[in-house]
Amino acid sequence: MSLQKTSLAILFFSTLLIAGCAAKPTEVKVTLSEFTVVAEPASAPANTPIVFTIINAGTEVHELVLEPKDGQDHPFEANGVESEAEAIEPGQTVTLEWTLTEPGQYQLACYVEGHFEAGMVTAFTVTQ
Ligand SMILES: [Cu+2]
Repeated sequence: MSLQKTSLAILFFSTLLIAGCAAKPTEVKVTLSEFTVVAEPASAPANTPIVFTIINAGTEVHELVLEPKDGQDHPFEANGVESEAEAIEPGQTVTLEWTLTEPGQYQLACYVEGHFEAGMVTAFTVTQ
């Protein structure tokens, strides 16, 4: 195969790969309880929709805020919607879909009074 044909083949398969990734959301399961936040997996690629399935496995009302690391209750906002799910009742499961465009360190936290301080925060990494 000539160098030119090889380059074209690589370009073709790279385009397929990118198109395939963009279409498929990343599913993250988040479990809330007293007083932990567990995310599985705890990372997702940038520029791909992330669907957080949030389960309140505890006995108190919780919430979930997606924000930059050390954000202190500063969810993202896009088109009038914030990257948070509020007032999740015990036993309730809700979903939050969000796309993060910047690779880096984020966190998932609960800011019901006293919960963050009690340990309801976990790291979330966005990769290239
Ligand atoms: Cu909480």
